[in-house]
Amino acid sequence: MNFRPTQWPWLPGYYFALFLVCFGCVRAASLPDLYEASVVELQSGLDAGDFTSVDLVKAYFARIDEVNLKGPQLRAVLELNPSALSQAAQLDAERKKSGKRSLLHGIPILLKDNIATVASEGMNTTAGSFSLLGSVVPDDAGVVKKLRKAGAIILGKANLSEFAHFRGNLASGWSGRGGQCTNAYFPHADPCGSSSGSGVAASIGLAAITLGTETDGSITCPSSNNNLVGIKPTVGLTSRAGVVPISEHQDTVGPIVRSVADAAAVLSVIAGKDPNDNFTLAQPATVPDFTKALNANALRGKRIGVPRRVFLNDSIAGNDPFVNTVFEQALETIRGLGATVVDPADLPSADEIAVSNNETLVLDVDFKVQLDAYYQALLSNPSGVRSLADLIKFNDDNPALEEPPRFEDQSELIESEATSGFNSTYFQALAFDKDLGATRGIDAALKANKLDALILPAPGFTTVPAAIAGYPIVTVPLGFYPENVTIALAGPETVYPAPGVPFGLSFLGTAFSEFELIGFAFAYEQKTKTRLARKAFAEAIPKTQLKDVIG
Ligand SMILES: *[C@@H]1O[C@H](CO)[C@@H](O)[C@H](O)[C@H]1NC(C)=O
Ligand SMILES: *[C@@H]1O[C@H](CO)[C@@H](O)[C@H](O)[C@H]1NC(C)=O
Ligand SMILES: *[C@@H]1O[C@H](CO)[C@@H](O)[C@H](O)[C@H]1NC(C)=O
Ligand SMILES: *[C@@H]1O[C@H](CO)[C@@H](O)[C@H](O)[C@H]1NC(C)=O
Ligand SMILES: *[C@@H]1O[C@H](CO)[C@@H](O)[C@H](O)[C@H]1NC(C)=O
Ligand SMILES: *[C@@H]1O[C@H](CO)[C@@H](O)[C@H](O)[C@H]1NC(C)=O
Ligand SMILES: CC(=O)N[C@H]1CO[C@H](CO)[C@@H](O)[C@@H]1O
Repeated sequence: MNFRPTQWPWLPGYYFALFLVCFGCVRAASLPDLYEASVVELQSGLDAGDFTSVDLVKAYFARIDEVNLKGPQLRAVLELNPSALSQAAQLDAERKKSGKRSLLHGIPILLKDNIATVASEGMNTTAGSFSLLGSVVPDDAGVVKKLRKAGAIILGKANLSEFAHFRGNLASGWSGRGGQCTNAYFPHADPCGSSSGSGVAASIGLAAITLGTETDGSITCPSSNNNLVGIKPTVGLTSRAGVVPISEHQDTVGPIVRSVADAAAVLSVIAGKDPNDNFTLAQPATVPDFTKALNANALRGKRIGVPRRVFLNDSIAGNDPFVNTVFEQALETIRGLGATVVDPADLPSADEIAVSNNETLVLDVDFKVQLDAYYQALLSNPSGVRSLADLIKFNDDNPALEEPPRFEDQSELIESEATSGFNSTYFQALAFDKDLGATRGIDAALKANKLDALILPAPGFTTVPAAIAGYPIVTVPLGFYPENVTIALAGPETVYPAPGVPFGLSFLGTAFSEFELIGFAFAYEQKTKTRLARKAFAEAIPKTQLKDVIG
């Protein structure tokens, strides 16, 4: 049957219905899906008045509520900011009046719970430990000051491996306060750590963006396991002031997010000098606008090296052969993007790095000195804990909170407590580490082969040279374990690998090479769009969207 156009448009109700349908579809189409929403998408919706930051905070709170303790019980989030809604309302009003302060204006961010926020705001800073519950920190962390100045909204605090995984032989993602955080890609899979909650939260859109910290692997590994982009910045690019420490020689704060573009936006805000962290004073004079590095042709004409020795040796790196197969395919993609892959491009120090224990000594000595100083600097602490020695006793005195069955170990705390400060062995170990990781490690491989960067699968032994050198890593999604992968235990309540669990690709470079690494990661991400190939398991996908909270 043919429509006779002269007949049907006469019905006035038709126009009204058409108007309603189209209004509905345009409006729905302009609301981003919070599972994937990027900072740029959220900003354009906020600028257009499609929704407000108050709406965003409400929606993220509801999404957290759906999956954190209910449903799949992912235990990714420790606390919600009781001031977030009022801060959002203020920032909405300011946007209306005078526009946005930055790309992060009105954007809700979750912080790993070792990053301090002033107690008067209503949140605790505990590194997951009851020994710090109710403690009053002297100030916001340096990175939090920069976030607030840029107009970001602190949504809450994310669960983590307690003390950033410097307590003992404990499963990744477990803390006394938060319990066992788990992965959203397979029930009870290992989220990795120590920024576990930040990773899980970012992976399913429980916040727009998240921050983690890394001493050795704690940003790149959760990024890898949760299908995310992570930047582990050069030590000294982002301030560690107000971060519950492990070691000033290795700790660094960086973004864990869903895209390279979001990572670049966050890093541009949190990077920079801070008089309260003198390592930051050694960084280049101006912080680059890292969003300018987002060039899909960034790999063209570049030389990318593969440090195979040790790092791709399965008997040392311990990676599933499937990860290596997908990595070899990534090398083809890199070639296809116009880069020369130099393979192998080994680190001269590779064999020594594989057996060296200098890092353990440095971290053990630094942790005691710095954690004692952290406790001392608190304005008050209801637990009475004032030192590492007090902490060990507190844990033993409160086993129901801090040493439940199968999560008793605190051997790293005990080992660190046994150290005796900065002696000649320590300074030797520190110098050896610089030599192994940087001089005869990453820098030697870059120089000998005239490389722009190194590339490796994120899982395995990849993080160590950059950790001991203090050098940057940018990690992007690489692939997912296949359906028939053999499921193994990772902790008493977690498994790894498991079907569909993601793994990442890491770009490594010399000090302060973030701008270049971001470009390479962006080019690879834009070509492959691996993140979008797979979603979390159905129960772990929150249902609340902006349309449910607007109005
Ligand atoms: C912080 O800890 C105190 C207990 O010391 C608790 O009363 C308060 O609710 C906590 N804040 C949040 C946001 O959970
Ligand atoms: C930072 O200050 C401490 C003590 O004030 C000093 O020992 C250390 O060398 C300084 N570090 C840097 C990187 O400037
Ligand atoms: C891998 O490492 C093992 C253990 O150190 C060593 O015996 C083996 O020769 C290495 N393989 C290669 C290909 O280098
Ligand atoms: C530190 O590294 C050096 C050089 O590889 C090595 O000789 C030394 O045994 C290492 N020290 C420790 C404590 O592992
Ligand atoms: C330095 O202290 C460490 C423990 O922190 C110890 O193992 C080492 O023997 C000490 N070195 C010297 C020279 O005393
Ligand atoms: C999994 O399946 C693939 C084909 O889909 C096969 O090549 C591989 O050998 C299998 N792996 C295991 C561990 O069964
Ligand atoms: C926001 C939230 O759900 N926080 C919870 C984190 O886990 C602890 C331990 O189960 C709960 O007490 C918090 O309420």
